Amino acid sequence: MTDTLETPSAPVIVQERRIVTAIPGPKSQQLHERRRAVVSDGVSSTLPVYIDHAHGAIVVDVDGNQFIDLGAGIGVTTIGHTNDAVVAAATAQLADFTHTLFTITPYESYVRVAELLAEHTPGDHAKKSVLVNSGAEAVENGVKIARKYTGRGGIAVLEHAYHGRTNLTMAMNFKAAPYSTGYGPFAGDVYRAPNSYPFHDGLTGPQAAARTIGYLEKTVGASELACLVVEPIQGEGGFQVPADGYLPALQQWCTDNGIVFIADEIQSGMARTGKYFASEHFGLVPDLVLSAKGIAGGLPLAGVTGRAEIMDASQPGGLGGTFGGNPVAAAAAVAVFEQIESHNLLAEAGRIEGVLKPGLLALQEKHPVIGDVRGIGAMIAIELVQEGTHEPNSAAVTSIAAYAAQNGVILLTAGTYGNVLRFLPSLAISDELLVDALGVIADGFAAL
Ligand code: PLZ
Repeated sequence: MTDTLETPSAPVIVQERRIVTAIPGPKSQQLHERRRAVVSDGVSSTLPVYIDHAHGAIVVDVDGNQFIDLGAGIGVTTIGHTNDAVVAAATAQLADFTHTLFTITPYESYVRVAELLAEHTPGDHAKKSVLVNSGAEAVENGVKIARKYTGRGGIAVLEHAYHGRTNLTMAMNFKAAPYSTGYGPFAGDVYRAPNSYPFHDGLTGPQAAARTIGYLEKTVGASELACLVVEPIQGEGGFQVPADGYLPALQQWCTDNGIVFIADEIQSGMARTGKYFASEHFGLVPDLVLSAKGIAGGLPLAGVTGRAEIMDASQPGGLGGTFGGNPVAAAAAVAVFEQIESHNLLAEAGRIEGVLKPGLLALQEKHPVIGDVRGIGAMIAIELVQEGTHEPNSAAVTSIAAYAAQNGVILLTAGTYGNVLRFLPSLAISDELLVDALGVIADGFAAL
C-alpha cells in the first residue's frame, strides 16, 4: 500500500524511524510527572513516550521521535494510523451527529456495520449482530446471548486465554497477575481446559482436542455448558497457533452437544491474519464471532455476530447500552471494511508474514534463545527460552523490547510467562520499515 494521500489538516509523516532525544525525551518525562500525580498507578504504560501524532506505521512523540509501530495499539490500527478514509468518514459523521442512542432513534451506519459483519464473518447462514464498546463487553454479551439461547450457565475457556478486564472476563482469563490479583470475588461457572500449544505439548490436533474435551466432560459435563469461548490464535497468551484439526474437533463437539461455539476474534480478526477472521484458516464456522480492536480504525467499537436464531433468543431490550454502535465509530468501521476491500488489504498480511517469518527464522539460527517462531499473517511471535530448553526467558524479552524502544521500534510482549515478543504491525507498514525494525531487533539479540 503506497498511496498515503493526506487530508489537508493531517501532518505529513515521512515513513521512517528517527530518534532525536533520549527515550523517553524531556517533554515525555514532563508529561509523565503530571500523569503520575493524577492517573491511577493501576494504569501502566509499556513505553512512556507521549504521542503527538501518527500516520501509517509511524508514531511521533512530543519530542519529535519517530517510532516504527509494530504493535498498532495491540492490533487496533490494523489498516494504519490516521487512514485517510477513516479520518474522513469519522470527521463527516462528527459534524452530522455524534449520538442519538441506537436503542432510542437508530441510524444507518449501525445497520451497515451489521451487514458487513454478516457478510465477512465465516459461514453463509443468516447472521445478526449487536454492537458494543469494547472487546470485554463483546465477550460479556457473547456469553449472555449463549446462556439465553441454551438456558445453561457454564462457560468453558482455554488455558492461556485472555478475554478482558471486567468481572466476568477476569474470571475467564488464564493469567491472574496483573489482571485479577486482588479483584475478587469473581463470576462463577467458568471452566478452564488445557489448550493446544504445539511448542510445549507436542500433541497432534486430535490428541489435544481429546484432552480438552475429556477434561471438560469430566469436570463439568457437556450438558451444563452454554458456550466454549476460544481465541483461534491466542493473543495475550502468545500467538499459539493450535495444531491442525484441534479447533474443528472442538467445534464439532460443541455442535454435537448443543454448546455455542464462540470465536473471540478480538485480536485475530479484521484482516490481521490475511483473512477477515482467523477462524477461516482452520475451517471453522463459529456460532458467534466477537470482533473489536481493528474494526473501527482506532475508534471504540465491538460486535457480537452470529446465527440469527441464537442472536434473536434475546428479548427486545435485553441487549444494548448507551454508547454501543456509536455513530462516529460505526462510520469509521464502514470505512475500514471499504479500505480492506478497495486496497485488497487481506493480501498485505501475507506480504508482512513473508518478510517477518524468514527474518525471524534467520535470527533463530543465530540465537538459540529463540525457541519458536509462529503465527499467521501480521500476527507473528517469537517465544524466548533458556537456551536448549523450553523454559521461559522473560528477561531476554524485557531486554529486547527495551532495546527496540530505545532505538525507535515499538515492540510488544505477550505470553503467560512474559517470554513472547509479538509482531502485530499495521497492514500499511512497508517492507522497508519491517526490514529496518528487524535490523534493530537483530542488534538487540546481538547485545543480549
Ligand atoms: N479478547 C482476544 O485480545 C484485548 C488487552 C490490553 P478490550 N487485548 C488487549 C489490556 O492490557 O487491557 C482483548 C483480546 C481478546 C478480549 C480482549 C478485551 O478487549 O477492548 O480491551 O476490552
